[in-house]
Amino acid sequence: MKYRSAKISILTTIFSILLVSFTVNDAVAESVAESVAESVPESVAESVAESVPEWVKNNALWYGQGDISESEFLNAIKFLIDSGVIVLDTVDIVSEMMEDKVIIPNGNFDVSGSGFYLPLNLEISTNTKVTWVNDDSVPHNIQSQDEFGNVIDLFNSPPLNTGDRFEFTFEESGIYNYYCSFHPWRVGVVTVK
Ligand SMILES: [Cu+2]
Repeated sequence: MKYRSAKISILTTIFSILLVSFTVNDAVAESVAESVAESVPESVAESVAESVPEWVKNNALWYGQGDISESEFLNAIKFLIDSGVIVLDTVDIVSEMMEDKVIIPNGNFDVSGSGFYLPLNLEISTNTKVTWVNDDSVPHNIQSQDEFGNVIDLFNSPPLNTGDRFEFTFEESGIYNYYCSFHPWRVGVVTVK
């Protein structure tokens, strides 16, 4: 990648020099061109020079002289990109992260009440960040469990006071059980597809 980046910056420099050189007098342009040539490693400079076709070099010249239009010049650049002479650094597009939440409703602590997690089974896709929000009047926590109901070290919150939140991002599909250790009759599920 370093080599490719060097290639781009050299090409960019060469084109800049070509453009600049037509707006200053020839003597200055030559000395600038020479100093650039000296600063570019010979092997890299040669391989770049060999892979840029003559007509592209001419286009740069003609563009500098005002003999061809900007779009024609840009077409020459486009050709270099399409043919792989100029390699643009591509930016990885990170898949957009999804978000969802589970409400711990008021009355959730009450064993005889109906204050189930909302929703009781949250269905999400992978790479979704889930936020639990305690809307109850007493503290709760979220403890992940295995299929047998044992607490496992996957997502485990500290005690959440009223209004507190706890976040966890699910990266792999599966069925995730959890409960509140203060009120173990409260169990919930996150299904990741
Ligand atoms: Cu609780």
